[in-house]
Amino acid sequence: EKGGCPLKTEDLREKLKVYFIMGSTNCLSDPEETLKQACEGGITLFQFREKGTQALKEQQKLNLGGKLKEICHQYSVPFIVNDDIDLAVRLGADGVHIGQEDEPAEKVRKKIGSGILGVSVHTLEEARAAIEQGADYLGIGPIYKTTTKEDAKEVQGVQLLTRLREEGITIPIVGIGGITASNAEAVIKAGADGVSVITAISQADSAKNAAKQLRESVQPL
Ligand code: TZP
Ligand code: MG
Repeated sequence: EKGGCPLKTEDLREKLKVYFIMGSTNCLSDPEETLKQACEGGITLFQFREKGTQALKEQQKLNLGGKLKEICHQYSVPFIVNDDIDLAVRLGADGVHIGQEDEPAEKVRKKIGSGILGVSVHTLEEARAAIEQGADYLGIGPIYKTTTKEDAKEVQGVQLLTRLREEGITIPIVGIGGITASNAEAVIKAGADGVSVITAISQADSAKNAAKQLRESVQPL
C-alpha cells in the first residue's frame, strides 16, 4: 500500500464512477446550485478546479471552495481540489488532483497525509511513476475532443487506458475529456472505473438530469 488514502481502494473505485469537476467559470448558473443539482443527480466525487483568466482568486476562491466542500459533504461526496495543495489543506479537502506540471506526487503526498491523491498521466511510464510515488488513482485523457482545457494534449481515445490494464495496472483509473452519457460506456469497457466530466454536467440545461444520465450509463440499472 503506497497511497495513504483513507478510503479503501475498492471504495475509491466506486467513488470515481461519476466524477464531476468544475470551477466558477465552467458553470452556466450559480456554482453552488450547479453542484447541488449534480449531487442530487448522483455524482460520486467532486473536484474544485478554479482555472482561467476569469477565475476567482485568494479569499473569493477560498470562500467558494468552502461552500462547495460543505455541499459535497451534505451528500457524502468526497471533495477534491485541483492543483492548489495549500488550498486543499486550508479547506480540509478529502484530496487533491495534480498533473505532471505540478509539484511531484511524492511531495504532495507528504503534504496531504492520508488524503486522496489523483495524478494525470499520459504514458505508461508516467503511470508507473505516479503509482510508485503514492497516487491513489490516475486520470487519463483527453479521451475525446474537448474545448474545456486549453493546454490539453492530443485526443488519445481509449488506447492508453487499454494499455495500462493490459500491463497489469490495477489502480483505480478515471477517463477525462469530452465524455458524455453517450460515449461513457466505451471508457468503462476499456478499463476505467469511472468518468470525469466538466461540460456534460456544468453546461447542461439540468445538471441533475445530466448527472443522472451519466450515472446510468456508467452503472446500468
Ligand atoms: N484534462 C484533460 S481533458 C480536460 C481536463 C481537465 C477537460 C475535460 O472537460 P470536458 O468539458 O468534460 O471535456
Ligand atoms: Mg494541474
